[in-house]
Amino acid sequence: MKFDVLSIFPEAFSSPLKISLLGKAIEAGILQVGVHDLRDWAPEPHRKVDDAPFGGGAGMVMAPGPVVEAVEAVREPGGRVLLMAASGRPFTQALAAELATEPQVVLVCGRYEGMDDRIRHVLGAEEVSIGEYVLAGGEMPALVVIEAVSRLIPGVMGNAESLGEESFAEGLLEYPQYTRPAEFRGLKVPDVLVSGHHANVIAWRRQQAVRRTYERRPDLLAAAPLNDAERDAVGDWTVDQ
Ligand code: JCH
Repeated sequence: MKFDVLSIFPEAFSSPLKISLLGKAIEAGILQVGVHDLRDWAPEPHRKVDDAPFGGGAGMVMAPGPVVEAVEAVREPGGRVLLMAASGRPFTQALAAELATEPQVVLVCGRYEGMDDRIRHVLGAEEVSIGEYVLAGGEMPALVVIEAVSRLIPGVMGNAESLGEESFAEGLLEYPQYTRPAEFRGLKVPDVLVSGHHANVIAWRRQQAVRRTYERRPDLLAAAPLNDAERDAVGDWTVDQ
């Protein structure tokens, strides 16, 4: 799979793409990431990529010319084009899984107050948001998309087991985890985890995942795959409060 990133700050990608298993996967050629400077498609001598908004208002907008020409230069037939935007479609694990099956994803990073909307129209591009907060540009969102998608590509994360385990408790938050020492600053690891009783460990983790989801993300419970006993337990907690 190949990502092509378009940005006026291509240097923002060098360190993040060098580190960790992602960096190794790129080095090994399992994954390709092309980073391109949008100003390479902006008119000389000023290489300006922005302009004032029609209708007035504060700030500047990314002009369509350089962005559309840049995407047309790097896009391969069938390549999917995503525009990073605060007002885009939410980027979810489901969208990450879908993108992991694509041969090419082009990520366009804006700056200023966003992009001329004709860019989206002309390119048939999709706007994507990584969360409900406002950043200063699309570079960090693009890195988030690259990392979330890449770890789903076979061979990128090394350990295929850790991916499989995620689907087991799909729709729930993770259970709490512990490592050595067995006691840290007076806090003991739950006895069940050091008991060696595997079935009890599985049951405890499951119960913790359900409890945490109830406490932190009750909105997820409606669609979560709970058995009858778990549904009853959640019902009891709700009456308790
Ligand atoms: C971006 C900005 C005020 C945009 C410019 C390009 C994505 N999830 C997420 N949060 N923020 C972004 C994002 C992505 C690309 C760009 N900005 C800054 C500032 C705006 O509306 C008034 C729009 C932010």
